[in-house]
Parts: sequence; C-alpha cells; structure tokens
Amino acid sequence: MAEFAQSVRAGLSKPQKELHSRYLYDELGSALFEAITHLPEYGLTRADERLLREHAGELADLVPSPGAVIELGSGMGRKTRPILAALRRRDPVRYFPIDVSSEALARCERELSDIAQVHPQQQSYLDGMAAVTEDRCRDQPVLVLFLGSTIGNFERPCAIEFLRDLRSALQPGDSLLLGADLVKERARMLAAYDDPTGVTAAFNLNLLGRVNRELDADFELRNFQHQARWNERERRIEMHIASRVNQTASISGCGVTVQFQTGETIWTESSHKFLPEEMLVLAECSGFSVQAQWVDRQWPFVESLWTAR
Ligand code: AVI
Repeated sequence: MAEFAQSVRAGLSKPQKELHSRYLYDELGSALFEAITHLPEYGLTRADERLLREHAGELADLVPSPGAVIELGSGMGRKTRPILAALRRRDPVRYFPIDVSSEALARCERELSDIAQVHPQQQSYLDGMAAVTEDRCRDQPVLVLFLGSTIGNFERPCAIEFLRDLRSALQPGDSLLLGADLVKERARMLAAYDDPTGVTAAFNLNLLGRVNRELDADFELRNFQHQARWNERERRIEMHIASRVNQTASISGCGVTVQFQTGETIWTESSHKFLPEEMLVLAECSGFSVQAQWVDRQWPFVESLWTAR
C-alpha cells in the first residue's frame, strides 16, 4: 500500500485520530498555505521576511563566504532574495533549494536565477542535504537556511533529533540560520490559526478533501469543522478537525471504515512556539553554538544564526 494510504490508515486507527501534517501540502493545500501567509492575522511570514530584509547585510558579514547556500523547504524562495543578494556582494552564490514540490522549485529557480546559480533538489530535507554536501570542497563552508518556523511543526524531541542529523551532515564552521516563531499572547496565536476569513479552516479541511480525492473516501466535509487550540503545557497550537455529528466515513483506498462521535477530532498539525532562551538550549544539545539572534518587535519571531561546533 502506498505511503499516504498507510499513514492515513494508521493515523485514523489511533484512539486520538490523527493525520500527518506533511499531507496538508498537495497542490490546493500549498496554494491555501500561500494565502495564509498574506492573512492580516498570520504575522509569522511577514516577521520572517522583515528580519531577513533588515539583517541580511549583517548575516553576510558574520558567515564565512559560503561555497553553497542550502535552503530546506525553500517553497518559492520569496524570503531568500535579500540573503542571496547580500552574499553575492562578496562572491557569486551557488544556491541549492530543497523541496518536495517540483512546482515550488521551478518557481524558485525562475525567481532567483538572476542573483544566484540555482540547483534545485527535489528530495526530502536530509536526502537533499546529503546529496549537496557529498562532493563539497572542504575549504568551502556551507550556509543552511531553515526558515518560516517549519522546525515548529516537529514534535520537540523530533526537532532535536532532526537538528542533530542536520549537524552530522555538516562540518565544523558551517552555519545554520533557523527561523522560529516565539510564544506571544494567546489570542494573537489563536487568531493566526483560526482566521475569520476561513482560509486556515479551508487549509485544514482540504486534508480530508485530499483523502477523498486520492484514496477514494467519502468524507462529507460540511460535517466537519476546523479547530485551533493552544496547548499551554507543550507551548503549541494544535489544529484539529472536529466531527459535527455522529458519522461514518469509508476510505476504499486503504480498506477502512472510520466512525466518529459528535465532537471527536482528528489532530492534523502541531505548531510549536519557542522561548528566546530555548534556542540556546536547542543549539547546545544539537552540536551548534549561537552566533547571533534577531527578534522582530511587531510579531515576536527569532532568526537564530548558529555555527556547527
Ligand atoms: C509551515 N508552518 C510553519 C505553518 C505553521 O505556522 O505552523 C503551517 C500552518 N499551519 C496553519 N497555518 C500555517
């Protein structure tokens, strides 16, 4: 059985039903996420972009001239331009965007090929990293960009594990620029994940739409409802899809029928929020040292520049 079908079957068989957040991003889901980044309530992407615009020059002065700039989950590369522009004032830049979406990579290449040699890698993050660093020159440092607080979509232990794996693919002196969304007022965080326009709701419900389309299921989307919750203990926003009624859905593509009680939910995403001091601990326990941090004042968000020890 294909990976998606297997994951859906396993996730919907758990006592707390779940669907993995990586499946939110089919073509429609990616377009809806792009729309989310323009919502007035979702300040995260604008904060990330503001920090990169304001501090790209400083960043370029702090890192050794990179032989390769690797971006994990580049998307369309919208926020990367100021960094590449600042780096190329010193030397020509070789840029390796890694993404699973061929469309995003093609757009990224179109957008950025005027300022860098773009070498798109359609792979998972760590496979892409391995491919790019395999035949690197020892004396040419690497700068890795992991922006947009995608690290927040990992469970905390998995985030540490991932950062350690990333560190293993690097050499001492290489750099990592990590963007992370910070804890802020509860109401602001909730509004960012439950906007009155309903774009985030559509983004979330599209996951059931995707199961219908790709796995021949019969989820009645109108009988489900988007929910965003703040989990104070775990410091994360959790997205759920709640059933409005008692109902059953059949998923032919993975041979299961799933029952729902009114109010029962499918957990679809966690978006962890960080404390500024937490970044120091994360860096320390994954083999990096923090070289600089920049925090946005309008929307608490941190850009943390790390060096591999
Ligand atoms: C991609 N990721 C960092 C977004 C986030 O904020 O966790 C995904 C998202 N989910 C709902 N809105 C945006």
